[in-house]
Amino acid sequence: MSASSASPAIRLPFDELQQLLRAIFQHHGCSEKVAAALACNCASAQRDGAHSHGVFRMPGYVSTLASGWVNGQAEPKVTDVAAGYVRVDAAGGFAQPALTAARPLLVSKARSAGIAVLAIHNSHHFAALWPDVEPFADEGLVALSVVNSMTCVVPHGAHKPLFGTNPIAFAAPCAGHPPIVFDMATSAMAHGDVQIAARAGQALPEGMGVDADGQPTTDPQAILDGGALLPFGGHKGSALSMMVELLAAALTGGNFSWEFDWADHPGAKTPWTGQLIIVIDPSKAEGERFAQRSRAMVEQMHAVGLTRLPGERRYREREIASREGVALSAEELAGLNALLR
Ligand code: NDP
Ligand code: PYC
Repeated sequence: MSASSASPAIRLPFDELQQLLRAIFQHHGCSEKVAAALACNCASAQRDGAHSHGVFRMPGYVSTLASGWVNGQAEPKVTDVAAGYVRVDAAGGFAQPALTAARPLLVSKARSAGIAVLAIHNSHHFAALWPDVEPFADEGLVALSVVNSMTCVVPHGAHKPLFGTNPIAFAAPCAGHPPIVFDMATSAMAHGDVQIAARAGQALPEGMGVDADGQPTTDPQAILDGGALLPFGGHKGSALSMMVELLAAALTGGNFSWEFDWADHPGAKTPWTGQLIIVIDPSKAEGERFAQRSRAMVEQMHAVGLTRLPGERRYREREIASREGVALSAEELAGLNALLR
């Protein structure tokens, strides 16, 4: 579900929104570096109309910081593990500054070995995943990332929730075209979109989740009040969600989605888990041809009638925002300003 940006009350220049968000993060105890990474991520999501992870998330960040659940001053520790392997301990802080700290080493390894892995653990991720992969494709690299979240998804064939909403994001360069990017929860819906629907009093389509008794429901509040989401696509989405748990948590040393307990931190919202990023340099095998092959594939998809590639809606929103500013409702802007008090 993407929230509409029709007739927005206010349009803010992207830089102004980023500065406002950075000030909020710093006001609530984040270091400059952490505030910059999170503000860039959250403002970019709002700019691209990725509303489930735009400014809607700011109160959750703030309540989490206030609860002491996350370290807003964390200094990530980067370890050069092997020719194609970088590990980073996010030190109980956010995953995005850990990625920022490890990125130069990761890219130089991907360019020399042809492929490199970044394993982030002891990290919190509360955001859209595409901002973590798209910049690699801007540099001609292919990137795949997975992150696990918090128990709220019933594995296919099971009776109780276990997995997180566990998104997978992918980015690849495409000649004469912005990168091809997709970013999708492996649950039938993102948890953020369930919250947005509940707030708006909107029923969900069938097949998204179950209530506290395990019965199918279209009521988002019933999912939030002790119910759970289902994986998308039955056993297939469930298998992908299981894979995300293995790659993002078991492989990195992070927590599985069910392994952390935030009960002693009222207000905590950010899953304390792990994240994996795999970066491939396609020039090692295909030289410049990979991006041209991408382009050829896109042309074939259009030739068979496709009108919307994943990522294209965001790019369209981004283009509008670059001309007109980032869309915010008056309530959203007032809510952000209130977080500075
Ligand atoms: P959507 O279902 O809205 O979109 C998934 C992907 O499909 C996007 O790449 C989207 O492109 C594309 N898409 C959507 N509709 C179409 C269409 N009709 N034709 C072609 N492509 C289409 O995303 P989700 O609700 O699954 O996830 C939303 C966000 O929530 C993601 O950014 C995800 O990373 C985030 N999330 C984060 C978690 C975390 O732990 N940090 C956990 C779960 C989710 P486009 O973007 O252009 O619309
Ligand atoms: O929307 O599912 C979600 C989510 C979980 C953690 C951050 N976003």
